[in-house]
Parts: sequence; C-alpha cells; structure tokens
Amino acid sequence: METELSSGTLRSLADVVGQQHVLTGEAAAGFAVDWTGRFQGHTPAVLRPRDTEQVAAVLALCTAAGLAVVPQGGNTGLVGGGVPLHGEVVLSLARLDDLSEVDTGARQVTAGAGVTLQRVADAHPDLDLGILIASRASATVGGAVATNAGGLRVLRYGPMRSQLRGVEAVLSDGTVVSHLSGLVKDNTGYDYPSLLAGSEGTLAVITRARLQLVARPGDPVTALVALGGLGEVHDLARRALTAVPGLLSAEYFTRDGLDILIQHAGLRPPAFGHAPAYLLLDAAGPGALDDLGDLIGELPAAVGQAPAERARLWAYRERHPEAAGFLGVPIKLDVSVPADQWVRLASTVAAVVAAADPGASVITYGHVADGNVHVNIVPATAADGRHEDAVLRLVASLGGSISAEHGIGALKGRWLDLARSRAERDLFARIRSAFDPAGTLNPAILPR
Ligand code: 2HG
Ligand code: ZN
Repeated sequence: METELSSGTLRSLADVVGQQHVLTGEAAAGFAVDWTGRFQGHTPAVLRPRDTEQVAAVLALCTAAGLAVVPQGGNTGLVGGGVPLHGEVVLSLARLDDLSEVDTGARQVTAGAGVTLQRVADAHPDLDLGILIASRASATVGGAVATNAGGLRVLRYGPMRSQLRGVEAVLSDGTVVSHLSGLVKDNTGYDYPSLLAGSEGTLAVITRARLQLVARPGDPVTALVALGGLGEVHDLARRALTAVPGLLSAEYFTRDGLDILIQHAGLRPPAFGHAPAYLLLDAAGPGALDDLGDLIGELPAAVGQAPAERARLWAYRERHPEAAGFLGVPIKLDVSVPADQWVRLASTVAAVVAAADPGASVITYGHVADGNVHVNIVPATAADGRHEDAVLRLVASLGGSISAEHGIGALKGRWLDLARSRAERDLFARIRSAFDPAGTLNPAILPR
C-alpha cells in the first residue's frame, strides 16, 4: 500500500492536527531514520496529533485515503519498526504527553503514549516503573508497550506487558477502544491490552496506558565483578538468582566491548582488573549488600552504594549499545536461549558470524539471567542478510528466540519462520485483519 498523499488529504490532516504539526521535507527527515543509521526511510509527512481524538481523526482520514501509517514514539527502536521504510506517513505520538496523578492506593498511573519512561519512573518518590532501559529519557510509553520493552530488570519485574493494567488505543478506522480502570482482577473477555503489547504498531495505535508501578527499591547496591569467562559469568548470575533475594539485574559484557568504550567513549578501565568478562549485579532492600558480598567473596569486584558510584559502574554496561557505533553502522540482534544453552550461544556466536564474514566486528553483552544476548555486528562485507542468517539459525538450533526484546520489525521478518510455525503465522494474519482490515498500520512489519 503506497498511495500518494494528495494535497487535499494533506489539508484535511492539517485541519485536524494544526498546520504547524504537519512536518514535511527537512523537518520530517529526522523521523525517517533510526538512531543507529541502519534504517533510512522517507515520508511525505509527519503528523503530530495532540490527543486521542486527533489520532482517531488522522487514522480515519489515512485509511479512507489508502495511506499506510507508521506509528512512532521516541524513535529508539532497533529493528526499524517505527521508521517509514516504504514512504509511509509517520504518526508521531510524542505530543500525547499527559501523565495522570499517581493513584497511590492502586500504585498505578495513566500515561499518554508520548510520556517518556523516565517521567513515569520519576512520578512518585516512593514508586518506580519496573521497566528500566538505557534509552528511558527518550523512549516513550506507547512505543515501550507496542514493543513489549524488556531491559535491565526483567528478572525481577517482567517486561512491559507485565506492568500493563489497561490501554486506550485507536483502530485504523478511527474507532477508540479504552479499558483503563486498572483492575487487577478483571476477567471480562479478551485481554487486548496484552495483545497490543508487542504488536509493533500493526494492530492499533496505543494512545494511553494504565501502568502498575512498583515500590521504589530501597538501599540499592551495584557490584561489578571481573570474571575469567562466560561460563563463570553464567554460573555467578544463576547463583545470584537464589542467593540474593533483592536481585534486580544481572548483566554482562566482555572485554571486546569494554575496550571500545575505553578507547572511544572515555570510560576508565575498571581499577580492579581487566578481565575477559564482567558481571554487573544490582540489588536492593534489606540484606542486599551482605548477600552480594557473600556471593562475590574474594572475586575482583567494585561495589557501589552512592548514586554517583553506582552510575559509574552502570555506565560500563549501559553504554554498550553505543560501542559498535564507533566502528560503523551496526546490525543489532537480540536473541535468547534456554539457560542451559546460554554459555554455548554467548561463546560461539562470534565464530558463527566470522564464518559468514571474517572481517566483521562482534560485540556481545546483555541480560544473562533472562538467557538474552545482544549481538552487535559491524559488517566488513555487504549487509545482505548473511549475518542475521548465521546468528538466527544458531539461536533456533539451540531452541531459542530470534527476538528476545526488540521485536521483529523490518529487520527479522525474513526469519520469522525460524521462530513461528505456519499455523501461528496464519493466526497472526487473521488477528491482524480483524484489527486492521484495510492494512493501514505498519504494513511492512510482520507478515500479513
Ligand atoms: C540493551 O539491553 C538494549 O542495552 C539495547 O536492549 C541493545 O543496542 C542493543 O543491541
Ligand atoms: Zn536489552
């Protein structure tokens, strides 16, 4: 679907959102590319509605005109799912940034799609958002729900879907569906909020979300441990899951990524040792410091409790998504395997990429306790799918998932049959036509 945007339709759209909120030409360019530079598209117009009513009117107009629409939040996605790769209209939800007062009884808040995750996390001194991702200052609630964002505390609080107590969303014909009462127990039919979580903008446009908050973790402690290899990383992370009841995060990275950050991002080498691999453990609550201390024992490590010291340790892990970008335009894969295959995946993936492209640089890091490895590749040969093919086939052979948290997007559609059966993909298509029969929403993402 790539019908031209006529001047008449453009005028009608401007009547809805206001002329100053229709961006074209240069003003639209930043919305047509992702931050890594891997996904570059083009768009006839970016529309910036202010509220749900305007979103509904825009979608009704676009569907009537046969225009394809790509919904976009903070544009921090990594699979091209929010970028107009085929000349779609961009529907930016950034201006839907109303945040309700925190309902302290229910420990919930209702956030507009354009509210950043950081704002939700800061909304109440005693409460926090369970989702913590490095891009939290730009990533928005709508996008985080639409991609079922994971991040650094999934082992404790689950992904974005687990925080969701309701949504308001607009279907492509302009129909508004809303279920925001936030009841914890509510078995009144299909749970479409949880279906929209991870739907990557293909089913409906999320305009508001009712989010469950968590008690803000008290007395947090961060430990960074230097280890001899990935087997040790996995072993220590698994032991932390039971030995440290207050565990929030178990993250790893290796010397390869660290060296790039030291060279290009100004990070100082950790004073306690230059090791093949590192495990970052974050924990909070009574006994966390002692529990971490007992677990780490005599291993070389740094432990921080003061905010500045914790931030310094976290930077080693949180800046890893930038590392590959210093070498070139990266391919970013995020895969997961069952726990007993994790060491095999993490220790062989670079060799598997090398077999496809011997000159490629590979940086791995990620969420050990979730079985999740981020594989960042800077190709030396054409980025023609060979790198993805090598990694995703390895993962499938280990019983894993080709996308642990970033989604399928434009990047991985070709390999979806490694992860999902024909019957499942057919069901996806039927769900999709029920929500969006005209095929307005993100038509190039996921199979139709
Ligand atoms: C993270 O865990 C993010 O840091 C980004 O999921 C991973 O950039 C990446 O590949
Ligand atoms: Zn991640």
